[in-house]
Amino acid sequence: MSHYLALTGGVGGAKLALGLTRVLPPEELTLVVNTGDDFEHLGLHIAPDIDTLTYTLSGLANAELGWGRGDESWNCLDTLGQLGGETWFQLGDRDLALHLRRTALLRAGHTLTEVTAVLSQQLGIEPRILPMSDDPVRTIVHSNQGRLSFQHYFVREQCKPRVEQIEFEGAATARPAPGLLEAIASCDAIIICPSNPFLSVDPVLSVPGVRQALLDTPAPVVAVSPIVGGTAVKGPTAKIMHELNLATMADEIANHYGELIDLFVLDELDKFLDGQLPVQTLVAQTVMRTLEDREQLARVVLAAVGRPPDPQ
Ligand code: FO1
Repeated sequence: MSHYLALTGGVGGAKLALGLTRVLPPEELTLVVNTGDDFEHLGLHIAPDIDTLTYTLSGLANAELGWGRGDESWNCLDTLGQLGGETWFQLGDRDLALHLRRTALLRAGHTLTEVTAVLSQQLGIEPRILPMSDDPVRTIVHSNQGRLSFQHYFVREQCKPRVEQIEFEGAATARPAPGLLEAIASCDAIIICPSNPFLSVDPVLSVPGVRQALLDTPAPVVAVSPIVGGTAVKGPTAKIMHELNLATMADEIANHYGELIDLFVLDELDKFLDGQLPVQTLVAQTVMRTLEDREQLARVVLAAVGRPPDPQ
């Protein structure tokens, strides 16, 4: 049986992940998720990229924001504010229930992989969602405003600080999630979804053994550019590239992944780069506005890595 791995971060990557779940049988897909954005907040373990993916695949996501749930109320947060608590990180009433459940299961000794499997199952999600590691890896942004945890940079400071260096605290001693390295070695292809390479994909690659497994696997590794026409489709990717003295162009993304990837998917806006890069390129519509866009990009990527098209 075929098997495909998709590496994803938050909102942008989750769009292609959704497309893949609509095209592949669930047992043929594993979604490997960044946990570098995780943090302890209000005494709860928050795992934003896992939650964004979970809500997206279960149809519960807030469609315009991409994160959190659509069917939300804010009584707890409002009351928390009245009690002098922190409200900069918007946690809705229903979203809080997921964090309460996750935190209780973790405190009972279950791993993040086990907890994610339980929550996915409760929400009717069939493809496996695998955290990159069960050990803590935390994306730290060294900026002109000092050392910031990821959510402080991304949400509290709204990505305004100038990024000088990005660190993945804990990566050196983190172990890949159970089965991850084996899945990379034995799958039919690995798809790097169009998440922020610097903030969302690099943490996954920082887990010891993952980068080498991607280099060693006979499976093709394909990355979809998150940069289209010189700017990011979503989030601070272009701003960070500028601050890291990189040209905010799709070819810089291909350079960043380097020898890890066998194929780089460019948006039609960047087709002038097709065939001009050291890595094989493919031009497709990578901007996903509709569900059909998500499914179509998934089909294009899977066809490019050799999966025969499904009988329509
Ligand atoms: N992003 C924001 O910009 N503001 C928020 O208040 C916010 C709350 C939040 C709550 C739960 C959750 O799972 C995600 C949330 N996000 C929020 C998004 C999150 O910061 C980012 O999606 C990822 O960490 C980066 O991809």
